[in-house]
Amino acid sequence: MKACFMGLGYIGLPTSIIAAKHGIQIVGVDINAQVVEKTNAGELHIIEPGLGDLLRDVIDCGMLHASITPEESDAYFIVVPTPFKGNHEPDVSYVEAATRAVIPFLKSGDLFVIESTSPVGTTEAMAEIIYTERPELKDKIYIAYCPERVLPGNVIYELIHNDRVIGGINSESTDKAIEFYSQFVQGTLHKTNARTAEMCKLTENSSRDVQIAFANELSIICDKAGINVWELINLANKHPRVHILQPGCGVGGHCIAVDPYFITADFPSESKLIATSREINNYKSFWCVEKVKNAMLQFELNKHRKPVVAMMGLAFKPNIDDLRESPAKYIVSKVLQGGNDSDILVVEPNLKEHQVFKLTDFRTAYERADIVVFLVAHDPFKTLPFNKNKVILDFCGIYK
Ligand code: SAJ
Repeated sequence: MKACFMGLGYIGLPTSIIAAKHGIQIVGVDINAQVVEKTNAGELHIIEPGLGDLLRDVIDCGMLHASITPEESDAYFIVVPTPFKGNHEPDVSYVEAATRAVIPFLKSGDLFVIESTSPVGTTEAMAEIIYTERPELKDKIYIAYCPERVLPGNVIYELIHNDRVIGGINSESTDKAIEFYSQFVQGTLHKTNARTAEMCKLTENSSRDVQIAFANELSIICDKAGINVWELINLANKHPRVHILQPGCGVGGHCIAVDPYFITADFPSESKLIATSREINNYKSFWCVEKVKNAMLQFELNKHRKPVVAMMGLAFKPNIDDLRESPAKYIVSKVLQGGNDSDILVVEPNLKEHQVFKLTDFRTAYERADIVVFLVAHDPFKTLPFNKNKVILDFCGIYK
């Protein structure tokens, strides 16, 4: 069996490699010639532990090769980005372009699957495009949607062990897609229809965003109430059926902070809680900026000199080096823009350097700072002893 993966990014490349490792002949297609070249040379263009060796295996044994253009296959997977236009309007143009690119190669009996996070109804819309171009294929090919739910940094394990939701435009398509994924997925493959599978992905991430918004709102209330929010949540979670998540400096990454807009864009009057949760999580970052600026002003009033400030963390979540959509990065930029020529030290232990920020070692920054702002709960920060002579703004529960 041969499969064509359209898109060799954070999901397409690992999935292609795992499928190839399980004996499926793979052609991986990407519009970026450098990605194609690096992949064929056995070099990873993304960061994912353990994936490099697997890539070299499947390249060396000829089970995977990368190409700029699609090749005739038995199954086609659309794993390209679905970014947003300006006003949080989902942009499915990459999904449509990838679909149109494979249409000439489709033949009776083929499987066509979309994995990209998409607005509800996208799979049916792509089916319409296929049948308009190739009417003879109507009801002759299998079309389904199968979202991914892997956690960056643990992709290899999760691609094999996570349950997956498989939604066909009809039951034969669902079964055909299940047949494909059973070749390498050990998790349970759950059957549904395409619209439900599309909405399931959006639901998973939106539910997490709403839960985080609850924790962030609680942290703002507790700050005003003079309550330690970390202690409060820890106690509330002792209840057997309560599971409150952790407050942070905002919500980052290109998933949780993004996917809820797929729902609010299509259901604006019905998705009030989801929309408000996005606003709360975005507001939390703004709130953190104000807290830092106020602490700096307060320090100057008390000590009659500018403070040294350590901004601890730039990544979008703990113990990774990914800064995409990072609230911490936003906060650091806003504090630096304050331009009051205080000495602002920027810390990110998972990066050696950054093209915009001059980075300081986390211990040095902690020692030198008058004000320490913990933005991301990186493990090394938890080794720093609490120093009551410093002003500590702990937005991520380092000392919880
Ligand atoms: N965060 C908090 N408090 C928490 C948990 C997370 O503030 O209690 C913040 C993190 O700091 C980060 C953001 O939320 O800024 C997102 O973190 P995350 O832990 O949700 O990680 P992601 O975005 O890398 O992965 C999520 C996962 N989805 C769910 O857990 C429902 C992952 O399974 C998905 O595959 C991924 O989104 C995706 O690609 O959609």
